[in-house]
Amino acid sequence: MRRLSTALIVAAIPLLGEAIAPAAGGTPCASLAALTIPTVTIRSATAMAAGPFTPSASSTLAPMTLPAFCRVEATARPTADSEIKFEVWIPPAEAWNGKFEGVGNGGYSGAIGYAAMAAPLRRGYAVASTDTGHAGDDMKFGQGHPEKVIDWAYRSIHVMTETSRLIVRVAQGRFADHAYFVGCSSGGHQALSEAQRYPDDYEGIIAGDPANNRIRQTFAFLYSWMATHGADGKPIIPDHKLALLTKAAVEACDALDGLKDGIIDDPRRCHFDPVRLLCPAADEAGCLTAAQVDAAKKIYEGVKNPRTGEQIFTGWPRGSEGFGESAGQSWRAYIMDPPEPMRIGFFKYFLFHDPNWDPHTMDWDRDLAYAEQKLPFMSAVERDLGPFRKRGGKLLMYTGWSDPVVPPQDTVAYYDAVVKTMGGLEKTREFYRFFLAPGMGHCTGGPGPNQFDHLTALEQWVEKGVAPDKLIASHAVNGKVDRTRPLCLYPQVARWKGTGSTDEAANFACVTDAPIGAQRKPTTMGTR
Ligand SMILES: [Ca+2]
Repeated sequence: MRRLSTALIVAAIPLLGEAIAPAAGGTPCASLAALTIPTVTIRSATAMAAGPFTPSASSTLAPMTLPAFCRVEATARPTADSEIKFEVWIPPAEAWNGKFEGVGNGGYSGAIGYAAMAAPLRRGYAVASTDTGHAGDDMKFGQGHPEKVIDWAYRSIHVMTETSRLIVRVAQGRFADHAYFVGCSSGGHQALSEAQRYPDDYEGIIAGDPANNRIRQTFAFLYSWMATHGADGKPIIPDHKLALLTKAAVEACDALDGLKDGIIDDPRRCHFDPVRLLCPAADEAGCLTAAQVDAAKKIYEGVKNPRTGEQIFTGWPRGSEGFGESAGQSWRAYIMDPPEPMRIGFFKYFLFHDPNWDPHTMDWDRDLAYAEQKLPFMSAVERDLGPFRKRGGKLLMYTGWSDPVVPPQDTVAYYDAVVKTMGGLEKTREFYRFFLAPGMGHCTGGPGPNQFDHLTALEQWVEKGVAPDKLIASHAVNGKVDRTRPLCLYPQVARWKGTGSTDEAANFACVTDAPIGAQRKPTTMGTR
């Protein structure tokens, strides 16, 4: 019998028939069920043949076609109240690329990200995902369960990572050569949390549209709901007027970047005032009432402390109001449609322990201070990434300038703050690079190019030392690419060279733009 890490004790290894033989020094899939890792229960280890995969009989997930892999289902209980389910999918030795990837979650998750696991597995990765320690998106799981809130906030990803890397080691007979984490939205929050809290977990991390400033973002959701809903609880701005706002904002600001292409390159330069849409008389489909104008302005401006005027959290960018058909491509999903403020469960179940908490009782001074004192682990806003840099880690962050869920201005502010802390832009870029996608929504979609291979860029950086200067993104309609564009290394922006198609990335250069507030060049636009 081969030697094992002292952390592991493998019981009798049954000689089951395996479709695929393990590598020399590795362990057959079914035998992984006998691992006895402290505080972890391996529920099953099953050799899956190539073909259609459904996670369980009751799954509503559309079947996926996957290559052969070893499916390990496990539960970790780092505390007595923890119940962190996770899965590790391990390719057979001959298909393994020698690497490990952890994938992130969305929202308050409560589900293993099977769809997110498929792509890395097909690339040859051993891949892991967790349900973050509870089931479903309902935040009631945290009521009376402070350890489960911590599991959600940061611990589950770390426990999944540590354990999965060990399981992969036993299965393959060696540790993975490289470990990557890839996540967007809450997954972007998890990505930054890993870089900040557990710098040794991953060498390469991708943080997309990160919801890492979680506490203040949650206060902003609450404020935005209250600013845009009447006493009857109905949204003040109807769906079709969100699209009207985006159309008017794009008309006003599209040309500010020098190219009329339906995209506002940098919404910080756009000061479109919704009062321009004010109805001359009665409410009509093509204009806004005074109350609707006021509600839109409040979302653009963001939540401020009413007593001191301090900006608690940034507003949402112009261009994010309603740019697509689905609720997630507008302010609907997180602000307008919910019958009560989005993530109100944070206040009810995590913070005040009062299921009847009334948002009208909010004290923007004391309650915010209380939240940041009681639940600081809910956010991942540490600016000193020295430990991650020191271990040789590489962090690639991206976000969409039209994100209607996580305002990109906050992501920019975090990066700028890290730059300040880490000794300037050049020094920070050595290990942490940021790419903004104009006209991209939350993690994907939108009028701007929004599909790009960030993982290949990160692999090149980690494994070959080739740092990405730009990412080539494409935009597609019905699967057909109609536009490509470079996403430039922040703070550079893509500028059309003046010749050739404006729909081809090759005709754009990444340039450093004039500072915000400076006049770049004369424009024919009368107003913004
Ligand atoms: Ca434009």
